[in-house]
Amino acid sequence: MAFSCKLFTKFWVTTMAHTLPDLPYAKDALEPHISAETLDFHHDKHHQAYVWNHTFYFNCMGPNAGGEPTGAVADAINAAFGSFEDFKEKFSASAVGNFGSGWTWLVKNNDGSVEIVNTTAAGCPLTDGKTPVLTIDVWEHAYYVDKRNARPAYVADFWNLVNWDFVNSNM
Ligand code: MN3
Repeated sequence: MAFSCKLFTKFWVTTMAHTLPDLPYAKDALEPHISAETLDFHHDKHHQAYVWNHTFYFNCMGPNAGGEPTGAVADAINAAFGSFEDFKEKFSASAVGNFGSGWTWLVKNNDGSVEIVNTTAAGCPLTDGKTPVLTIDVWEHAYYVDKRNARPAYVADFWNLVNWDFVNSNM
């Protein structure tokens, strides 16, 4: 998919930003890693104002997902980080260390390379001209019901849920 950044931005803004789509799976589909109670709260009742980031986040996960990436994203990860294991370690450390409420992203730059960035509050890397590829919401509401304040446990479990097909489609 060779969306230019501008087109990509337009696509998301026009199709994703103004409505809150249904979850792409059943509310209990991510159990035992993320409970139906968490998704009920997070998707339906929490801050629908941040629709863009949340729609992207919910699509980054799926049932029967996780494992190792393939295709273009695997190549880009290996080029930037050496291996998937090294990427996982750096992304997890970035997510756990993202102070306060925010998001951790894998983004694609204009030259095709990928990097990890953190944003705070409702920040999105599109505003810096970077294309979102993968994200994790590290606001406490994303994990408090299931993990209490243990963000590292939530981040560790996230790898069981990553929908690499969706992630690849963002490359
Ligand atoms: Mn959230």
